Amino acid sequence: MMIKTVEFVKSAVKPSQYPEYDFSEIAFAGRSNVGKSSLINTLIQRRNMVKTSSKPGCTQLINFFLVNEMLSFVDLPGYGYAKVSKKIRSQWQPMVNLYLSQRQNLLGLVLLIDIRRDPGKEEFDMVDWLESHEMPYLVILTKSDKLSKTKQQKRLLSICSQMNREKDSVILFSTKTKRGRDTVLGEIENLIDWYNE
Ligand SMILES: Nc1nc2c(ncn2[C@@H]2O[C@H](COP(=O)(O)OP(=O)(O)O)[C@@H](O)[C@H]2O)c(=O)[nH]1
Ligand SMILES: [Mg+2]
Repeated sequence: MMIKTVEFVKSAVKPSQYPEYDFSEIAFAGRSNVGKSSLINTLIQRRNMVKTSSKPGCTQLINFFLVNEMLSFVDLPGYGYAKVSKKIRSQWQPMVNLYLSQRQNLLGLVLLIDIRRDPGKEEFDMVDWLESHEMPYLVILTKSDKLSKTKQQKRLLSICSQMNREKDSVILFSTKTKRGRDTVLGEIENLIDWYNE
């Protein structure tokens, strides 16, 4: 997929604020600081269209971006960062649950996991939700450049076995080396084609 244009559409906290368009939509989810905003920037080849932060837990809005005037990317707020206030943490679940359950044009979700972390309750809950709703999704291991080749393969196998997945179904990604960029874009394209068939 060639990315020609990208525009920030809006931020929302509740359904009445979501953009009203019905373009195919792909949402990106993961723990705070997993590299979600960086991954979206890498996909769309913009340095800082989606704000990245070394201070985790800042993004508590649902951000909508329109790609090629026909595909919507959604940066969901990150979960699970211990240092954000209880109030912010308690808002996360209903905000994301509402989005997932109400957004009619949501075609699929990209779930990001830091390659150095084991998947936790949030990831397993998310996968359960996706599978029970037959929502297609991709699993991506971020920050692969932080580990040696050998360690990357070890972590890949370990995470796959914990999640009971084939190793080919998980994509290694790095914003530093752009590894995985074309694969992720290709998979998103497949998802959209599959949906439109
Ligand atoms: N080395 C490395 N650092 C990354 C990568 N992706 C993100 N980061 C860094 O991780 C931090 C959090 O990234 P960000 O995209 O803001 O995470 P978000 O909270 O999930 O949106 C930033 O300091 C990024 O520069 C990656 O692939 N490799
Ligand atoms: Mg972010």
